[in-house]
Amino acid sequence: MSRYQLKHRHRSTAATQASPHAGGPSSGPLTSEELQLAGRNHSMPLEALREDITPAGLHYILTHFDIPHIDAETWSLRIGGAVSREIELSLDDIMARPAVTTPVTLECAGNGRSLLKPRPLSTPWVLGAVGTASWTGTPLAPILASSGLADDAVELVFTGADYGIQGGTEEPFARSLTVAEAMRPEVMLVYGMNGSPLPPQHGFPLRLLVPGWYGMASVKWLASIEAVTGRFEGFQQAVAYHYLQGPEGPGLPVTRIRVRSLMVPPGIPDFFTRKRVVEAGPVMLRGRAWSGHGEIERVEVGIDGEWMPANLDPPAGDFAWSGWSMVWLATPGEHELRCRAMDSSGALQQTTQVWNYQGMGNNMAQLVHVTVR
Ligand SMILES: Nc1nc2c(c(=O)[nH]1)N[C@H]1C(S)=C(S)[C@@H](COP(=O)(O)O)O[C@H]1N2
Ligand SMILES: [Mo]
Repeated sequence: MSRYQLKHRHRSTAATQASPHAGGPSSGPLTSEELQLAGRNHSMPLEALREDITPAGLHYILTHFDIPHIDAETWSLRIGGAVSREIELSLDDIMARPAVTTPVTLECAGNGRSLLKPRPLSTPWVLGAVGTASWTGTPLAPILASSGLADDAVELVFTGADYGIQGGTEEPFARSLTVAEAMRPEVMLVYGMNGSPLPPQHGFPLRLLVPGWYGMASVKWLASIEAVTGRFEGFQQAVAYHYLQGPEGPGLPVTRIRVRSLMVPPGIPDFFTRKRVVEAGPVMLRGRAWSGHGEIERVEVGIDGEWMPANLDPPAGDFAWSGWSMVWLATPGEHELRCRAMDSSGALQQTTQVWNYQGMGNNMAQLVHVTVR
């Protein structure tokens, strides 16, 4: 076993069940476990959709275990396994390489989970598990090429410095990509977020960034990259992040971000219910739309079930969201507002739920209740 392989892997019998969560889905009240996860993993407030680049403190966060404490001076990235040349890079080595800065929209695959009926028990996201930061880093492909990947290497395993127990399995947070996916030019090792060093909660000092994919692929606190000659079977790869209809796997793996649009909730909120109150007259509705499967081709706004096209801005980047807007002539009374996007693959957001056991990829169209006065 090489030093790149997981040292402390224990699988209990509980690990053989496919649910990464504590129990099955529920229609009951929010549990204290969900509350703990919600407190640690915060959303982007939807009013931040007004900005192309999400300020770092408003970007959503999803951290499975604890945020590791890392000393950048002694930290290094190890690249090994099925390579002809093992490499160890310091942060300075990585920062000395050609730098790229680009906006990328990240979204948690669990975004929208708590809206599913019944609701899978995990981080109970409503709709805000998304954000677009301007990331600075260096492309991964040339680094992998310089390590001399073996001909029989099939995947790269990206392991974070964070460590814990999930579904009865104790291991670091680790995810793999096929060699072809890892070599895509947009895949980067990033050390900067919105012009500053990565904050601790977003992966300091270095994270992987896989544009177009749901967030779990973008491993934070990157410690090692290991080329392997067989499929990686770690928990976060083989058990979590699958589209399933029940506890039994394997199901289809969660990969790219499904098309979604969101709107800035118009008017003013009621503190406790968050219901919206809007003055009658012209109201500028705005939001953002994105997809990991292609460009956004169309955004529509539904007012009480009637769909109208919104104006679409150019995307903030090749892998970043597009702004949209539409003027609504608000008339007094109760209204139901929705938005939906279609991408260049032809995928369109639905207004009914497409349920799955882990609550992944729920891109059902947002619904906003508004009282116009
Ligand atoms: N090492 C490590 N990387 C990780 C995670 C984690 O818990 N540990 N969470 C993943 C998930 S599920 C998501 S959605 C994104 C969230 O990135 P952010 O917290 O920077 O928004 O990080 C991913 N990378
Ligand atoms: Mo996630």
